[in-house]
Amino acid sequence: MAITAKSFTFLLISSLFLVSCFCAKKAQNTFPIENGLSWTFYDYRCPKVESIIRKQLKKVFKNDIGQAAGLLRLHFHDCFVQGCDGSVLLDGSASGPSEQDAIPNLTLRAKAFEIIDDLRERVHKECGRVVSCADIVAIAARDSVYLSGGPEYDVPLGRRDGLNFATQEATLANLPPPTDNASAILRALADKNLDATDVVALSGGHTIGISHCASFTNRLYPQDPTMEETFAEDLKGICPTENSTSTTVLDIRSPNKFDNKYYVNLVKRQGLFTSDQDLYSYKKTRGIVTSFAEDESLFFEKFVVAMIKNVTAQRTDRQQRRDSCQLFGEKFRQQLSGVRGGRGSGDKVRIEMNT
Ligand code: HEM
Ligand SMILES: *[C@@H]1O[C@H](CO)[C@@H](O)[C@H](O)[C@H]1NC(C)=O
Ligand SMILES: *[C@@H]1O[C@H](CO)[C@@H](O)[C@H](O)[C@H]1NC(C)=O
Ligand SMILES: *[C@@H]1O[C@H](CO)[C@@H](O)[C@H](O)[C@H]1NC(C)=O
Ligand SMILES: CC(=O)N[C@H]1CO[C@H](CO)[C@@H](O)[C@@H]1O
Repeated sequence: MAITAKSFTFLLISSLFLVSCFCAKKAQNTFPIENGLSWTFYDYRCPKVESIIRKQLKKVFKNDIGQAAGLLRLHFHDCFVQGCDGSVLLDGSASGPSEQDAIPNLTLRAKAFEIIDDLRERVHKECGRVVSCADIVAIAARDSVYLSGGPEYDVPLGRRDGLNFATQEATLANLPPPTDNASAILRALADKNLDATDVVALSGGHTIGISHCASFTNRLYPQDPTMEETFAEDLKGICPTENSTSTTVLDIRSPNKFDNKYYVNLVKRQGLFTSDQDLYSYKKTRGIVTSFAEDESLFFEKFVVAMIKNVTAQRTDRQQRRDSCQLFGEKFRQQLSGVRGGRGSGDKVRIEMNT
């Protein structure tokens, strides 16, 4: 059928429209991103992935906004140890402790793992096993920030799930303790190509969530002179001994809201961890803390830049997407060797290889 001049013009105009809409969306995404990740990764494979996750998390947070903090921290732990590969989700095996078992992860919320697996089930029901657990964790972290009042941002996608969880050694080496001072934190994060602004901005993740006493009693017994006195007294009430098992909020001003109050706390010497408060004591980072305390939109802007930096990249070795985000490591490896050996995959555990 011949195309009339009229319909051709129509087509031309509508395609121009499409192109310009596309460009407008792309224009937000001028950040350089790591090899293999893409802004449009699931546009054809699973276009609803982000709306499924957003919708479900809205429900979850309506019940308990605290879960947002658990999910944000999960993403941070996943990414800092051997790249964002979903390995933080793997259950331990006889061969060694998993990331979950390594010390800093003792305080990850069990509920966060359940929420991820529930999201995975919903997403896979819609699209099949095309979406990785690591991407689900990354999207959930973004939604946790946004739905708690923080910035909205696009997440580059296409991470693949790792085969192995990290050893306890690797976990400890990659997640600095809260007792570290600012220069130690800066050094640790510089290894991941994060600069001082990134470090201060990412630490702003502590604007939501909770901590156990053990993470900061080093500053109470004996009392750290950089901690404001009434704040210290209140904390001693919550944690009467260094072995107390209670918890308290990370941001006393607005514990459940993703805002810049964390930095206001630091300026007023009411930061919880050494690794937080020292960002204000240390001259290289003090000015950055002050600027974020004064300007929330500046904090949001720098936080987003840091969140989608290199550190959130995938791993490049042989990967797969999991049928369950929380497989037992050993069972998982057996299953994989079954796949490699050409045996049919079992019902429960099927793995899609992406070589
Ligand atoms: C820079 C080094 C960091 C250190 C030393 C650190 C340390 C900690 C510690 C000790 C806790 C409390 C654990 C507990 O006792 O229950 C915690 C909680 C938390 N961290 Fe960090 N963190 C760091 C960076 C980050 C980053 C980059 C993010 C995210 C952008 C983040 C997000 C969180 C959140 C949301 C919580 C609360 C978790 C919950 O309520 O379940 N942290 N962090
Ligand atoms: C920071 O901690 C490191 C050890 O991790 C130490 O060598 C350094 O002296 C500390 N810096 C300050 C200013 O206390
Ligand atoms: C805390 O625990 C340590 C080791 O478990 C113990 O030696 C110490 O006496 C305890 N301190 C208090 C105040 O209970
Ligand atoms: C990402 O990090 C690796 C090392 O971890 C580094 O070699 C590479 O240049 C970084 N890429 C970008 C875009 O920063
Ligand atoms: C949230 C979570 O799974 N935490 C685990 C951390 O490690 C301990 C000890 O191995 C487990 O008991 C927890 O379940």
